[in-house]
Amino acid sequence: MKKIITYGTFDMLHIGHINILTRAKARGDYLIVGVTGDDYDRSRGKLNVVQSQEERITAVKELDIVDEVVIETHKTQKQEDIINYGIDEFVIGDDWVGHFDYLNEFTKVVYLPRTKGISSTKIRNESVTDIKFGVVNVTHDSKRFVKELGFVSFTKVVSAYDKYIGNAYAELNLPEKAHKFDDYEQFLASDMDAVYICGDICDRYTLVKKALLSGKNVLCENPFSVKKGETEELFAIAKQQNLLLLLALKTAFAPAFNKLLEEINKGVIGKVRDIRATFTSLYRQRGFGENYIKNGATNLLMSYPSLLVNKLAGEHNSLEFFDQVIDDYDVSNVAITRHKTQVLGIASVGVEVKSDGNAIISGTEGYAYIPAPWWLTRKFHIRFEDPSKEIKFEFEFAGDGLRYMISEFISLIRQKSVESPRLTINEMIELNKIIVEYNNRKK
Ligand code: C2G
Repeated sequence: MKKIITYGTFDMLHIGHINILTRAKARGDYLIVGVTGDDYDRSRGKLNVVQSQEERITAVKELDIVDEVVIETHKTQKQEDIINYGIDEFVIGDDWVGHFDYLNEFTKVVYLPRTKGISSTKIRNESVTDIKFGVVNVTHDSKRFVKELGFVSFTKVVSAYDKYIGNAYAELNLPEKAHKFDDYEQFLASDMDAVYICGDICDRYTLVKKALLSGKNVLCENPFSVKKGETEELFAIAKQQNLLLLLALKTAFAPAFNKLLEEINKGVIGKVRDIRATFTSLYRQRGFGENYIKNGATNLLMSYPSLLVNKLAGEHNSLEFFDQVIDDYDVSNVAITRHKTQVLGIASVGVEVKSDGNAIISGTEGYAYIPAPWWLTRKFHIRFEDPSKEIKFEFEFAGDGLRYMISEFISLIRQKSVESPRLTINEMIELNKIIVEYNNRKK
């Protein structure tokens, strides 16, 4: 039996795709199609894909000519699939001529002519409308957000709100047509699909609540609130309004971070036993104001290491803090959690102490090492007792990495989905509970 393999995103499946798949099948007896997963597409800079991985896979699976579908998740997968499936020919469109010659070492590589006059890009440009954003508060975060949004197709910022919008507005570098508001109600009454909220932590709960009540999807910096019950209330409102409320915790959407979780959940390092992750930032040196720094290391940073711990170990059954409070706020803190799954979590954060921001996940068979800055996950190593067995994973991570999160946010809005599998409502509530608990203990 002659086995053929081909790969692609297959967004908005069209006649060009069907032609290449038909010709590929005709070259053999069995056709395997590798559909590029959302994370891998994002990591290779494709931030314009409209359909979700699931929708694209379903469309390809429905074709009679396709015998099997695999999800392509990383760069070296093509050669792995070719070996594992015993592939006789690798077929791809001639827009890739030369690019896959290196696969000749494993199988025969064939480039077929593309169908002229049709492409996913053309269909998208003709049929997809922009998701319109409003930006709340002019801060370091919102400036970065606007910059990163520029890399995600079919999005635009149409308005900005700040109590003191005046001169600050220019710093956002918005398109000329965008509107500026210093009145939040008027801002919310303007035409937009979603708002991005940052600024003072103590204001966020009210800003998010009002945005949800006026029918806007919300992406908000972490944390939503440090008070008990408020986060739960916001999610209840989002549910009632059928809107998406997402925490802007960028790590959760980084392609390499999701690949790391996938590998560990597959059991490559055996059973996870302990997770150590450190995140420090000398905000003062980075030009942040005193009011921001006084929020303390826990409020500003703890959710990142907690995310890693929570993703791999689930909910905790005990939690202890080892904080260092100087001048009324925590300059550093270590949260140690024990989990039902027999995992120990050690999450360290600091705003006036610098440390190596790496993460190590120790298991019964080996460990995963993510070099600093682990929260901007680019690469990770899986290591074993026998050092020669080390496996390295490396992904692209462009800019500040917010583009992967924005891409997920808008694709959820398009699918009318109110929850991301990469950061679920329960996970966001659990992460917030740790912060709330610390703030309550401090009192
Ligand atoms: N194609 C074609 N004619 C078109 C459009 C696309 O023959 N008018 C082919 C492409 O050449 C490719 C396949 O259809 O072989 C899938 O195209 P895309 O969905 O655009 O995927 P692509 O980004 O090319 O992914 O690592 C490489 C990839 O996985 C290929």
